[in-house]
Amino acid sequence: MSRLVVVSNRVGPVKDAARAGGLAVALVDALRARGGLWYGWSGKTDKRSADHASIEETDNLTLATVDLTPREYKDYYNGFANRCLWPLFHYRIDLTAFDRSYYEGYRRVNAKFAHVLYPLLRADDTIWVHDYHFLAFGDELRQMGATQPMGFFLHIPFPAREVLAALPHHDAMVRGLFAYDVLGFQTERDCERFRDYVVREAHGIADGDTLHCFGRSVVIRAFPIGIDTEGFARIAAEDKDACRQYDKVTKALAGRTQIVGVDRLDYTKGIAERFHAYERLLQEYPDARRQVSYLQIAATSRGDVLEYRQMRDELDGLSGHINGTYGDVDWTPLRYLNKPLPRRTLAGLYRASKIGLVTPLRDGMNLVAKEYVAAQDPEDPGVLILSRFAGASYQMPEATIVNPYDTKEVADALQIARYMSLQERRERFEALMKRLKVEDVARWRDDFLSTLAAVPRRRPISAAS
Ligand code: GDG
Repeated sequence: MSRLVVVSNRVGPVKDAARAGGLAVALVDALRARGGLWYGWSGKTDKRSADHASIEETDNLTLATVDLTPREYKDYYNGFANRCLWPLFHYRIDLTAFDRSYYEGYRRVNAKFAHVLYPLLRADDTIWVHDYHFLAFGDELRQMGATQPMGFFLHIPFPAREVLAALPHHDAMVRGLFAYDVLGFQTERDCERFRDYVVREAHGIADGDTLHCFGRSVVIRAFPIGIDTEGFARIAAEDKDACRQYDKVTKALAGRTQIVGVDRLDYTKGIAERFHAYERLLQEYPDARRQVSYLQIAATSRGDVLEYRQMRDELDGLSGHINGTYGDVDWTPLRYLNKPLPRRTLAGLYRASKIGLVTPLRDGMNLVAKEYVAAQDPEDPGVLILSRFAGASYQMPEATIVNPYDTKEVADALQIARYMSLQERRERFEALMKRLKVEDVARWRDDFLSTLAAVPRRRPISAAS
């Protein structure tokens, strides 16, 4: 079996992969099995520009990391990746900051990462590149002469053609993707949108799941990412910390129904709209007052990006308003936490919540939806309310699917969930769980890697030629 090289913006954790969750575990397993190399940003900045990677050998795998300069961090990471590609690919053109220096920084960092990796590669490596930070990386590596099989997986949605066209250099970005042999997306819808762009904007030709364009061919396919379903279910049911958390919360709830939301604090997750929907539940269904308690966990992320700070202020205001208006001396309607909690604690909290509220405005997949279901007690499972704009909704039709912009619809769904019969909850849970067990994170990884292994080896030409 050839060595696996994984390229992602952040590397690891390796030793504590179980604590970080499914994706890290799945990648570490595959890397260990093949004596692999995991390559990416160190998470650190240094004024001197790095021209080589720091190498760490650990448990039959190698970690190779590169520092960014403060300028690269500003232009590539905070700039083009997080203020341009992230909002645009999530349909937030209004939040997208188009700045030429961001784009140039992004190209420079993609080229730098390719130059540093190239000498570390072996002829028979298989290379798997992850996410929107590295759209141009494959092309840079091919231009240096790399001929190894190389696949790319996009964790976030691929946008509609008209939305992508708002990105200056969108054509160069898509052309660069043709340097890869396999392009993996979360859903069939993402594949359709990519195909639509290539055929109608770039005049490529679609032939089954192969696309021909720019003198190259690439296989495109959906690989819906999963979780370690059985492992997470076991933690929720058996782990000491998870059980302690479950008992503590259940006691404190004193018979109230807990609604839970768990997200990175990000505008794509629809947390403000969710707060409005919860307020609407309290307004329109007075019987819900004092009978429900909404726990929203939203650990701060990308706190040095302006739009994230503004959102945090907005949510602080909204939660204060809801508690000030509807709360009582002995009832807090909304508990809103800005800190991350250990994964095991989350598992216990999911299990103690009779309603899981997962309403992103746009999401590549959304793993919280899957974790919530996996954590439920099969004898008395809770109800998942899930946005139709999460990639997960295509695999989880037995959830209550809602439009997150329609606060009335979400409020009604909450009210229906409160009274859903045990039989209906069980039927929905069993159907969801059956699929989640089969379509788990190991299957995602294995499907991607076997698709990549089946693609005939490419000739050494660059996509840009
Ligand atoms: C991107 C795509 C796609 C959250 N808070 C805490 C915590 N979490 C964990 C959750 C879950 C993960 O973070 C979040 O995953 P999501 O899938 O929900 O969202 P993104 O971070 O935006 O991920 C997404 C994913 O990539 C994978 O392809 O599904 O669409 O946007 O596992 O449990 N974990 C801990 N404490 C917290 O407070 N320990």
